[in-house]
Amino acid sequence: MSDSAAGQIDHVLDETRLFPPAAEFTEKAVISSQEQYEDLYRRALEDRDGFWKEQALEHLHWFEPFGDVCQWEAPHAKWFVGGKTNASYNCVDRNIDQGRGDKVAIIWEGEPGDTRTLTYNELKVEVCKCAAALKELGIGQGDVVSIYMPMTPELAIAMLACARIGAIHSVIFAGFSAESIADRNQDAEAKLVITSDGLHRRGKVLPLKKTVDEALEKSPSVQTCLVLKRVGNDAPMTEGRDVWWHDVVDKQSGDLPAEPLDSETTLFILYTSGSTGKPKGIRHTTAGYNLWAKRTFDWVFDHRDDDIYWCTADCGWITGHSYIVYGPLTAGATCLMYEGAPNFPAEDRFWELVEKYKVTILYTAPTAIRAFIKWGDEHVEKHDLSSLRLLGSVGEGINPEAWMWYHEKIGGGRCPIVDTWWQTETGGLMMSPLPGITPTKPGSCTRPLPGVSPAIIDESGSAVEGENGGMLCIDQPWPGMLRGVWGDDERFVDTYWATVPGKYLTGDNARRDSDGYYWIMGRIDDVINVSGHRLSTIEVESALVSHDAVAEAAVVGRPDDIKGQAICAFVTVTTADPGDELRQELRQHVRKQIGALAQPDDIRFAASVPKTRSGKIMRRLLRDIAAGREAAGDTSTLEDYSVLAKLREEGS
Ligand code: 6R9
Repeated sequence: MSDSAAGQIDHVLDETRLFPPAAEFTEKAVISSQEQYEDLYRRALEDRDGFWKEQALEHLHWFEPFGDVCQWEAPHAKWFVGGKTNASYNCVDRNIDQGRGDKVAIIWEGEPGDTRTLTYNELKVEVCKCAAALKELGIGQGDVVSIYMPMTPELAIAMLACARIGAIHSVIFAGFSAESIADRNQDAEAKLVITSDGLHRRGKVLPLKKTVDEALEKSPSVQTCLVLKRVGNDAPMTEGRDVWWHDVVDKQSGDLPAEPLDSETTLFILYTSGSTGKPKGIRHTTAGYNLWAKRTFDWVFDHRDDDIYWCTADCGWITGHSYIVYGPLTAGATCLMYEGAPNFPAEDRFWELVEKYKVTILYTAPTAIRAFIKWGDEHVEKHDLSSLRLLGSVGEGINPEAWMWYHEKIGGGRCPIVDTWWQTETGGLMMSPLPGITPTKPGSCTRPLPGVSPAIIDESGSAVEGENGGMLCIDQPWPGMLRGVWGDDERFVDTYWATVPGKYLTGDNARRDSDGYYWIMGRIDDVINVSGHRLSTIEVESALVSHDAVAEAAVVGRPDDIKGQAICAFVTVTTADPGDELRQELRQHVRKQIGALAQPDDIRFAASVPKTRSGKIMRRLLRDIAAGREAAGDTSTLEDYSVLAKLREEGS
C-alpha cells in the first residue's frame, strides 16, 4: 500500500508566491515582530492559565473575579470559573467607561440607501430599551430568543439586549424557510421570536413576518413575537401574541444595568448544518467566547482607534456574531453594517460603500470575491479604494487566483490579506496571518493564533508531520471553544471528540508545509481517492479557476470501477457556449498545473454550483449528482434549490 493509500493526501498544487508585509504596516502593527508572536504563542500554551488570566483581566469587565482560569475535563471545559461578567457590558458600557461614549459604534446603510449612525452612548440606550422590553415580555435569564431579522442595527441591538439580561439568542439567517425556523424554535424551545415585517433584497421586499407566522404554527414553545417595522408592508399581526417593536421598545427607559452573569452562562446558540441529521445548536458561553472574539479581532484585524471596519457577513452566521458584534464592539471599533446585496442597484455597491465611508479594513468571503471577478473589473475601477489598509477572507479556502485579484484590484497591491480559518464551533479565528509580521502565501491561512494548538492526525490516530495532510484537530482547550451541542451532549461527544480521543476534530483536512504554514484542503468527507492517491478538492478547483475562462469550480469524486474514484468537475465559465474544445483545454490546463493524476474525467459546465446560504460550495450534493443519485441528507441550508434541478437535467 502506498503512503497516500494509508490515509495521507497528496499535495499537488505548488504555490510558491510569498508576500511579506510592508514595513510601514509593520511599524504601527498591534503585533509587530516575529518575537512578539512567538512569545505570545509560547506563553499561551506553556502558561495557559497565567496568560489567559492576564488577558481576561485586561480585556473584559468583571463584576466579580474568577477563580480557576480553566477547568478541563476533555471534552468539557469551563473558563474563568465563578467570575461574573456581561458581554453586553463589555460591548457597550465598558467603552463608555473608557471615554468612547461619543465614538461611532455602528454606521449602517440600508439597501435602499437610508443610513443611520449610532455612537456607543446611543447604542447603550437602544440596547437597554430592547432589554427592558424583553423583560416586560417575560423573558429572563436562560430563556431562548430566536432572532430572524434583516441586517439592521436592531439585529445587533437585539443580540446585545439578550446578552444584557442573560437570555440566550439563537439568530436564524433571514433567508431560511419557515420549516427551518420551526425546527430551530422547537429544538431550542424558544420562548420569543424577534423579526421584522420584511426585508429589502435586490430591490424587492421579502415578507419575513409571513414566513415567521408559518413557522409559529409549528413552534409551540413560542409565546411572543416582537416585530420591527422595517419595510412598512401590512404584516399580519396576531392579537395576544405579536407586538410591534415601536410599541414596546421605544417607551422603555434607556438605562437598564447589565446583569452580572456567571462566566459560563450560555450567551448564544447558533445552528449549523451537518452532512446528516438535523442542524446542531452550537453552544457558546459568555466570558471565554467574548474574550476570544475580542483578542482575535485585535490581533488579526490590527485594530486602531481611527479604523472604519467592515465585515460583510450577515449576523445570521458566526462571522457576524464574532466579527460584527462581539469582537469589534468589545474592542471599541467603528463598524460599517450593510443591509443588502452586493449587486444592488449595481455590481459596484460594495466599492461605493468603501469609498463613501472610507473603509480601512474589509472582511469578506471567497464566494463574494469570485462573483466580483466574474462581474468585471470596471465596477471596481470606478471607485477610490485608497482608504483600505487591510483585507480579510473567511468561509472557504480562497483560490490563489482569487487571492491575487483581491490583492491587486481591491488592495492596490498594498494591503495585507488575512485568510482566516475558523468555524462556528471555534467561536473565533484560529489560524490566520498576523498582518504586520506574517509573509503570506496565496491560499494558506498560515499559522495558528496564540492559544491554538493544531495537530494533523492520520486515520490510525497518529500525528502526521511534514507536507502530507491529514485530519485537522485541536489538542488543547481555548477560551472560545464550543461548550456543547444544545440539548445533545452525546452528539457533541460523537461529532467532535470520538474520532481522535481527547482532541477536537475540526472535520477539515489540512497539511503543514516546511515553513510551518497550514493549508486547509477541504472537508474530510470531500477528499477524492484516485487510484489510491488522495486529492484535495481545493487544489484541483484552484487549478481550474486559474484558467481565464473559469469563474468558479467545484470538484468531487464519483465511483469508478477502475480507479476507485474519478474526478468530476462542475465549472462555471465566463465565456458563452462552452463546449468540448474548452473541456479539452481545461483538462490540459489541470494536467499542466498539477499532473495527469488530477485531470478531471468529467467536466460539466454549469450556470452556477449549489451553495449554502452562507456561500460555501456544497460538494456533498454534487457528489450525489455526479454519481447519478438523488441528493440525500439535510438540504435545508441550500441557497437555491433550482440549481440542483438544473444540474441534474444537464447531467442526464
Ligand atoms: C467561519 C466559518 C467552517 C468551515 C471550516 C472550513 C471552511 C472557513 C476557511 C475555510 C479554508 C478558510 N472554512 N474558513 N476553509 N480556509 N479561511 O466559516 O464558520 O460556517 O462554521 O464553517 O468553513 O471547512 O471547517 P462555519
